[in-house]
Amino acid sequence: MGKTITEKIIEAHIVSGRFVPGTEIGIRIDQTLTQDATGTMAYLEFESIQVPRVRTELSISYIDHNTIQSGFENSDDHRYLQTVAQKYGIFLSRAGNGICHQVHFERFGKPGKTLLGSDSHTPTGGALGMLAIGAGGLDVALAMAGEPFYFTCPKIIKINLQGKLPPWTSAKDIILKVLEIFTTKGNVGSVFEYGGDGTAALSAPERATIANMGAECGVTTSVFPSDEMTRVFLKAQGRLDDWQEIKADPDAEYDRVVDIDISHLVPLTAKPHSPDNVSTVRNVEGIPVDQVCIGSCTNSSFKDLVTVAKILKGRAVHPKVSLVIAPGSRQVLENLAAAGYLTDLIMAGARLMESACGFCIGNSQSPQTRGVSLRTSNRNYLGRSGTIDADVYIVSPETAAASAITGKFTDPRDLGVAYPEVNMPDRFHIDDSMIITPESTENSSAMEIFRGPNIGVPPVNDLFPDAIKGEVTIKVGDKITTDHIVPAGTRMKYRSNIPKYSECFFEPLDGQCSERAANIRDKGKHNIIVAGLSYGQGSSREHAAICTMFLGVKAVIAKSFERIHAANLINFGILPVTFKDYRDYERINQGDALEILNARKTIEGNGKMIVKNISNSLTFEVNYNLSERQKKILLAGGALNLRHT
Ligand code: MIC
Ligand code: SF4
Repeated sequence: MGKTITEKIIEAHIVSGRFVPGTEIGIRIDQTLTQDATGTMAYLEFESIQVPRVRTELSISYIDHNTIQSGFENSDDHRYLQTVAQKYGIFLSRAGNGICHQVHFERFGKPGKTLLGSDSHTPTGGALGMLAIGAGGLDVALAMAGEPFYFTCPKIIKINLQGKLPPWTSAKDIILKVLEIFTTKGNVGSVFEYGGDGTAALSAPERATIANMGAECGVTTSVFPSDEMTRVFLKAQGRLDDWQEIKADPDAEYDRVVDIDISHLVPLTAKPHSPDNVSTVRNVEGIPVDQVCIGSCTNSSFKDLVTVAKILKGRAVHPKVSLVIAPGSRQVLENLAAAGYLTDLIMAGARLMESACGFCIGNSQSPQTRGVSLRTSNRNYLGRSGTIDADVYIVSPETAAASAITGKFTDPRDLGVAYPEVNMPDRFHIDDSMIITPESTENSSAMEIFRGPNIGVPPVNDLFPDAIKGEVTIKVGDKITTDHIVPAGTRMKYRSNIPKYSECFFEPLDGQCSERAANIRDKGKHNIIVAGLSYGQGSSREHAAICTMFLGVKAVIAKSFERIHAANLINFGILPVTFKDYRDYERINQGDALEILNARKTIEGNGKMIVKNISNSLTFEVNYNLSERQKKILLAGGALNLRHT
C-alpha cells in the first residue's frame, strides 16, 4: 500500500513505536525553534537538563514577541536568550529580524525534516513539505537535548483542493473555509495533508498561510507536498540545495478525504470571537471599521504585502481607520523597499510597524473601546487584542486593504478594479546579518550567561499525591484557550517570573480566580478545574500549565482537551481527565468539594477512576488516557522531576 507524506516523514524519523494511528510514537527531531515569550523558560529548562550543547541539526532562538521592550524585563530576557544561544550552539534571530515562522520558512525550513517549535504556529513549516509541530517549551528543551518527541500517531485527513481561486479570494479564504468545515474542536490527533490540482497551483507563501492556521483547528500539523512550487521558492531564497521532492504515493490511503472546490470561494471572515465563526464578507459588509491590521505570521509575506500595496497605490486610508502594517520579516521589508512598494503603503497612510508579532499578541495597537478591528492574523479570541469589548474579525489581506480604504467592511470585489497580479522575484534580496551564529565549541564553556532580576528558575512540583482532595476553583465552558488561562499582552513580560505571571490566572474570565486558588492551596487543599469541550486551545504556552501547577491545581476534569495543553499539564504533573458521561459536568459547581481517593494507585494499576462530589454526595467516573511514559512523568510530579530522580 502506498504512503502519505506524513507517514513517509514519520517513518524516516521514528525511534519508538510504529505508525499506528492513536498509539504513542517517538520521533527524532532535526530542527527546533523557540521564540522569546516561550523561549526564556524553555532555555531555563534546557539548562537544568545539563547537556553541554544542543544535539539537533539546527536549533534557532527567535526574538519576535516582546520586542516592544517596555520596562527592563523584555530586554533582560533577550540578553539572556542571546548568551544562552551563544553558549549552547543555538542560532539567534535578533529582535527586528522578523516573526519566527516567517523567517524559519524563508531561511531554514527543509522538505522532509522534522521541526519542533515552542509556538503553536510552528506547522507553518509544513508548507515546505516538512513535519513541523508545535509543543510546550519543555518538550522542545528535551528535543534540543537529543530526546525524541513523543506524541499520538496521527490520523491523516486529506484535503483535496480542486480548481482555481477566483480573483479577490486568496489563501486566507481557503483556510477560513477549512475552519468552517472542521471548526476549532474535535480534530486532536489528526494531520491535514493537502493535495489536488488546487494545491499544486498555490505558491509556497500561500501554502504557509494555510498550514499556519491549521493550528486553529487543533490538528497536530498540516503538510503540503514538496513540489515545483517549493523548488521555485527555495531557489528564490538561494537554497535550491535544500529542495527534494516529497509527495504522497498515488495509492496512499487516508482516514478521510475532504474535497474543496476553491473555484467557488468568495471572500470570507471569522467573526468575533473565534476563528471558526466563519461568514461571507458579503454578510457583514457595511459595518464601520476603526482599525485594520495587516501582518502576523499568517499573512505578512512579500506576496501578501505587494497585493496590499497594489490595492492601496494612489488611494488613501479612510480618515476614521487606523491602518497598521507589520511585514513578517526584515527580508519582506527589504524586498518591499527595494521594489518601491513601501512608498505606496506609506503614501496611502499606513502606519508601518516593526517586523514582529506586535498587534497580534495584544501588547500594542489595541483597538478603541467597542472598536471594530479587521486583522489578517489567525486568532480573534475575546480580549486578545488588548481591548476586552473590541470586535476583531479575521480577514484576507485583500479584504483588509479594501476596507481600510472605504472605512467599512468591504467585499474587495466591489472595489471595481482589476485584481492585482503579483510576480514573485526569481531571487529575493537576502540578508542574514541579524542572525547570530553561535560560538564554536572551544569557546563556549567559558561563556557567561546574562541573568536579570526577572529571570527565575523553572518551578518544580511535588510528587503526585496519593489522593486528590480539594475544591473546584473554577468551572468554565467549551473552547477555553490558553489566552483565557494566562493572557499574553502586557502580562507577557512575566513569562520567566511564574509567581508574578500566576497573578493573572484566568483573569479574562474571573479576576478573583488567582487569589482564590492561592487561598485554597495555602489551606493545604488541592485545586481542581472543571471545563467543557476542547480545553486549552490556541497558544502552546506551557505557562498555562506551569501557573496552574504553581497555584496547586492537581487535576483538570474536562469534556475534552487540546493536544499541546494536555501534554503540558502532564509535563508539569497535573492530571488531565475527561468526563465519562457529559451530564456529570452539569452536576458540578464552582466551590464544590471533590475527592479522588487512591488517585495514585488507580493510575499505577490502570483502575477505574471515581470522583466523589462531597458537596452533593454524587460520584462519577472519569477517563484518563496515559501511556506508561506519561504515567511515570505524572507520578513523579512532572518531567523535570523525573529527570532529576
Ligand atoms: C500566540 O499566537 O498565541 C503565541 C503568542 O504565539 C503563542 C506562544 C506564546 O504564548 O508565547 C503560540 O501560538 O503558541
Ligand atoms: Fe506571533 Fe501572532 Fe504568529 Fe503568535 S500568531 S507567532 S503572536 S504573529
